[in-house]
Amino acid sequence: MFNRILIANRGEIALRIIRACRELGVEAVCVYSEADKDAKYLRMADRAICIGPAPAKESYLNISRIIAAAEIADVDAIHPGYGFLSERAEFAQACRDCKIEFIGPTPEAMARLGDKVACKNAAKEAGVPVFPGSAGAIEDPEEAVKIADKIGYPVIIKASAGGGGRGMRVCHNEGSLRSNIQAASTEAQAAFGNGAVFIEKYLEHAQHVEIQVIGDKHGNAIHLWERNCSMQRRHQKLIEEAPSPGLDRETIRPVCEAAVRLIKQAKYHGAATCEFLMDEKRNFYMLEVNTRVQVEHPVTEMITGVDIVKTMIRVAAGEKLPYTQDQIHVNGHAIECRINAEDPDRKFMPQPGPINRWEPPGGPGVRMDTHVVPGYVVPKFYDSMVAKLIVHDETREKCIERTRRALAEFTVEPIKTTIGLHARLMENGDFRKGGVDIHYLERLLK
Ligand code: MV4
Repeated sequence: MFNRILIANRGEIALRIIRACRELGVEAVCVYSEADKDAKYLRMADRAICIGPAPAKESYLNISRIIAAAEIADVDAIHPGYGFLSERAEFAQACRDCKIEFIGPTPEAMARLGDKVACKNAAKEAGVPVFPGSAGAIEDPEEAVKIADKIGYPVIIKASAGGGGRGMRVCHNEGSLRSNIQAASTEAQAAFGNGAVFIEKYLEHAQHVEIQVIGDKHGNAIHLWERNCSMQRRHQKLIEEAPSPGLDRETIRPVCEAAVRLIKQAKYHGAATCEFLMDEKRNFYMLEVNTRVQVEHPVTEMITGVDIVKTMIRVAAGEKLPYTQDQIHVNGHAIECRINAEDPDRKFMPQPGPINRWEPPGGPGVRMDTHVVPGYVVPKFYDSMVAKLIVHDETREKCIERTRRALAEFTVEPIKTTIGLHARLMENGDFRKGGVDIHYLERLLK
């Protein structure tokens, strides 16, 4: 096992990783920007090193400053968390060059699964279902039109280097496909430095179901079943839950097994999430692979009992996966509410500033992942998530009731948050029934 790990992140995930380190008997070194200098979680680390001013580009996104801190603190490994540098192959490569273990995949595996065209080809080879579409990147509008005629409209143009909804265009006819293909490529070149685009069949009514997988360096890999993340707005998830409402194990198992085949084939180690869309007939199509720990990993931890962050560290240290697939069992139901410092009544405008009153919920089945304490000042420089409320119970119905109860205990003043919206959603008949699609929340909020 490592002696010392540097955490190249901030906020609740930095604290989550400190806790994993503590339980493993590993020292934790935090890096922080000037905007986070008073954050209380820094005092829970064995050491905290300032790496620069508030803007992320000069601190949490600055590879040389983070590597310098890692050298000064003499760490064995770096955990990147999510966001920031977590999916940048050049950062994983910089760690390798400095003989520091990157807690995640190799830069090669990250690049292969991070490029959508390459990932889709790998998925096809591994027998993972994907949408019909172009075999690779397309340059010529004529070629796109030919494929669209075969698969039928609507089609969607995606950037191979895109992700999280950036650089997508939906086309309902030949005219719009012709006029969009060139523009999409130019836009992708400007945004990602890679103009490769591809097309595939566009699915109008879909749920977002993703599979948590984890692999070790000895060729072993397991899945931890699925999460449903359909309740989102502008590609920002609000609620995640597991298992997916009304989905039976026999339907999802082959999808999970396909995801495991993909990461084994890619010689992938570390945690990954394979994102899928599910249509009304419960057909699955893979969208992309996230090569990091995800914000919503706690819902999977709550239903399986597996500590994902600790397992990531153990496999990075070269240990074999501590579980075989037949030791993974789904127990009950979990729901995560992302509590953001945003005003849902004003287009989710960020609400930076001091939190004077902070009364978090507790009690049976309630987990709070947060770095906030009374008096915390929400900085304006980063994302606005201040807490994740994760609730577990025996069934989905009980879990929703318990989440309502927890949200009612939760008081934050004076800034506006998403707590009230979550309370409303727990009462919403469509959510309670289960099966809302990925456009539901945006329609509801109109
Ligand atoms: C799609 C799609 C429908 N059909 N692909 C958005 C994020 C990126 N990961 C892929 N996305 C989509 N790809 C096909 N072929 C609809 C979306 C999509 C979406 C997917 C997941 C969660 C929320 C979404 C919101 C809008 C569109």
